[in-house]
Amino acid sequence: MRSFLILNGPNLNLLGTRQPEIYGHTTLSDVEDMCRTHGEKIGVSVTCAQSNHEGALVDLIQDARGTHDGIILNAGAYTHTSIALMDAIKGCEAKVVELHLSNIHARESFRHKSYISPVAIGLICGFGAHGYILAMDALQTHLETGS
Ligand code: CA2
Repeated sequence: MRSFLILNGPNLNLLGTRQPEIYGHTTLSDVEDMCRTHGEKIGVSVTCAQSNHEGALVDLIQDARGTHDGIILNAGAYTHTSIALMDAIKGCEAKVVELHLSNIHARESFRHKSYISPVAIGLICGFGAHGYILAMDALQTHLETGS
């Protein structure tokens, strides 16, 4: 059975509690439950993790090597700043899908730059919590067919 890591970065533990006009009303716990349920449906084992700390996220990405086939990564604001996360993804065999709840390209210009995109197999943004399901399906198809 394939294994996916659903990895969320800084402040995403606050999902559903503030700024619902941007990030929606779904909590992180709801998102993680949705991903686990969808994993059962598509036959994928799902592990969920969240950290506000860049180094802890690097550790989790490093540890994914040999453990998880793929990572759905919402790196939060570190998306726009972190060469460390980019390097960790480069050194990790797991395929990474970059995920954002909001459409980062329709927001402030500082959110248009991503250090994750060049090392990800693809990017899903702007579909709120449903994006995690889209990302899981895309990752599964990519691992099955290479497309
Ligand atoms: O749209 C996304 O998923 C983001 O990764 C969210 C990040 C933001 O810095 C990225 O540019 C785009 C921010 C996450 C903050 O999440 C909060 C959720 C509720 C309340 C406050 C913050």
